[in-house]
Amino acid sequence: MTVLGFGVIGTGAIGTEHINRITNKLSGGEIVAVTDFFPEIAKKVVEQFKLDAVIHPDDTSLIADEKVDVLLVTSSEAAHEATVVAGVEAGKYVFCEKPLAISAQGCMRIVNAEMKQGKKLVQVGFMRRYDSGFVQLKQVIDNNDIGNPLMIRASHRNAEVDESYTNDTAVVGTLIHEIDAFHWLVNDDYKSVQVVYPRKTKYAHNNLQDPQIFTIETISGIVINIDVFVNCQYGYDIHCEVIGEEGIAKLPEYPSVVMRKEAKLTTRILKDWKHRFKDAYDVELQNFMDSIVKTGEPQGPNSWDSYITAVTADACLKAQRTGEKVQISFQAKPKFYNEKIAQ
Ligand code: NAI
Ligand code: ISE
Repeated sequence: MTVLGFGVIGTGAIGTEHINRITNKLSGGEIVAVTDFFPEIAKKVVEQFKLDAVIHPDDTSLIADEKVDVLLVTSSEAAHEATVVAGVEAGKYVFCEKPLAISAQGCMRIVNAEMKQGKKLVQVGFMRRYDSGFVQLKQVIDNNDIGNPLMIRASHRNAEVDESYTNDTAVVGTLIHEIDAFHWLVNDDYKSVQVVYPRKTKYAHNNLQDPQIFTIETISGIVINIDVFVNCQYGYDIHCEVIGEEGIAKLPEYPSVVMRKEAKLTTRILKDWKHRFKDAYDVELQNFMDSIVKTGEPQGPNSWDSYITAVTADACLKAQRTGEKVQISFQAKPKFYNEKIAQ
């Protein structure tokens, strides 16, 4: 069996999660190298999972390591682009956590580097496409079970965020998941976006507007309303309801025992993204490894999908600043990305 050697750049929260799943749950991958801006963090992870991995001083040295077949980029958002470009230029496969780059130009630089290699090398961590609830919802829409979709009502809520989380993070770190998932869900492209700020919660720090409501319109006229509310206090909560011409389809709630106790009917709400999407992360990474072995290319969300999200995110950022309805338009999709087999 082929075992892919993974080099991990950024061994923080999700880096550690992915190292754990590759090492202890999935098959076909081994962590052979790690690096982190803070070397002691990388060392701690190597010890925690008893990895037989080299601790590199930086991404340049890790990319040059011959044992590394795949870069797992789980560093902070702004660091992704430089690492991914360098990795692609070195001919390595890349699994990069979202966002691939923090601007559309950044994604386009990666698209160009990848096309120059003549082969798809990059997959991006848009795990919702692998979540069984989202997959079922997409099947309902693709089967035309509810007729043409007309509206989507969605929520992305975190219990709380720290001071480093800004208005920009609400788009490039959080809403980016909906931006990727929803055009895939309804097979349509985005046309415009507008942002409305409701009354601000007292739990948001000074520089963060929270909650925010994004209204995104598609080419066919579907209106998508998403509230991003990242200090909601009560838990980690993801909702999506698609209203069609002949019915409504709703993302299943995360399964939880229904309890009757002390005159109350209760179900648990999760607190953390790590738990809500744990199965989806497993499936996306297993699929990534299997596709490379079987077809020589990853088959999941790619650099072009990320370019789409980045153009839309840039429009969302402009809409946040101006309060205006901002138009969204994309460059023509290169043929190179047309044979993509989406999950
Ligand atoms: P984190 O802050 O816990 O970890 C990031 C790590 O990268 C830190 O240890 C930091 O020292 C290191 N780092 C930063 N710049 C670096 C560089 N240039 N070279 C090497 N190491 C560097 O952050 P977290 O929550 O793990 O997020 C990492 C990425 O994963 C972000 O892009 C985030 O948006 C994404 N993410 C995706 C999730 C998903 O649901 N798909 C969930 C959580 C995070
Ligand atoms: C985090 O980076 C993620 O990607 C989570 O999935 C998202 O829910 C959260 O808001 C982000 O900060």
